[in-house]
Amino acid sequence: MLRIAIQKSGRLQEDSLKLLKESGLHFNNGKDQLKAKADNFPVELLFLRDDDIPQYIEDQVADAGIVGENILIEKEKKNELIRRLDFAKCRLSIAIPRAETYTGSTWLQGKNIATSYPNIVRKFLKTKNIEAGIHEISGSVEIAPGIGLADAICDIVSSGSTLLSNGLKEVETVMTSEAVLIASPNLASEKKAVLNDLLFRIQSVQSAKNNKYILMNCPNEAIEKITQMIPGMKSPTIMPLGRPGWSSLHSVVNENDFWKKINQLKSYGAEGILVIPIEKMIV
Ligand code: PRT
Ligand code: ZN
Repeated sequence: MLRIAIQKSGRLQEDSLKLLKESGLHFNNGKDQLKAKADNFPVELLFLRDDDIPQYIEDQVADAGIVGENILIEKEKKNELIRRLDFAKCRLSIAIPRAETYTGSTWLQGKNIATSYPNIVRKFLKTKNIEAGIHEISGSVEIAPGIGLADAICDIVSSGSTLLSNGLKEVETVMTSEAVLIASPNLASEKKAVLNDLLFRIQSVQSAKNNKYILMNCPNEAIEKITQMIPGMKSPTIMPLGRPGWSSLHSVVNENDFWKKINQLKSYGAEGILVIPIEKMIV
């Protein structure tokens, strides 16, 4: 049984559960419980505060977990990064009052920085050779300069609107972050096998999300050029249409490339292009 700690409530909770469900795990208990056992996979979920998850893993109360990379790095516990999960993307940035003129990182010399991430800030200042005070606070960091508690802050930024509404501007990106699957580096072999099985499923879900199934009608003389452009997993499937000289071509295309390729496909004479989501993709 692999015990996976996920956030009890907050920004990571919904997407963490969604990923596990899309990976085929089925949970009976509601999310208000402390624990939930999958009824079709040897996994038990523990619902915890995200800040506590690295310690629980180090103490081997949990075997694995899903946290923001910012928490993984800040906590400096015996945790291994297993996979980036492509959600809860954000950055940890330094921000200062908008009226200030930022002259580069030396601006921070001798200043006070309020943050919930003292370890990360300490390391950042060290790499820049800057001495500054670090004032650790656990919440509402963005109000610190306004109430005279600090000259600058280091906090999570996503859209930037929190900084804006507090009269601050972002001046340094300390790190970028996204949700990550982490695990104890000392898992017993049975637990490791379950983790690998889960990881395989997560990879299939992630590849499927990044790719689309694409179908189109094309003139036979365009088949070769289109095949080169969207080779798919091995090669496209090509079936003759009822109309002579035409074929139906099916392939897989990367989501990011899709819009770039669509105009070229049309210029090759492709018509009736359909793009369909893929649920799982085993490569
Ligand atoms: O209760 P618990 O301790 O479990 O949760 P929490 O309150 O500590 O964390 P939570 O749920 O707020 O965030 C969990 C994780 O989501 C973080 O550790 C980040 O990895 C990630 N994440 C992604 C964010 C954001 N985006 C985010 N925007 N975490 C926090 N914010 C906050 C930020 O602190 C700031 O107050 O949102 C505000 C900034 O957002 P913008 O859009 O105004 O820039
Ligand atoms: Zn937290």
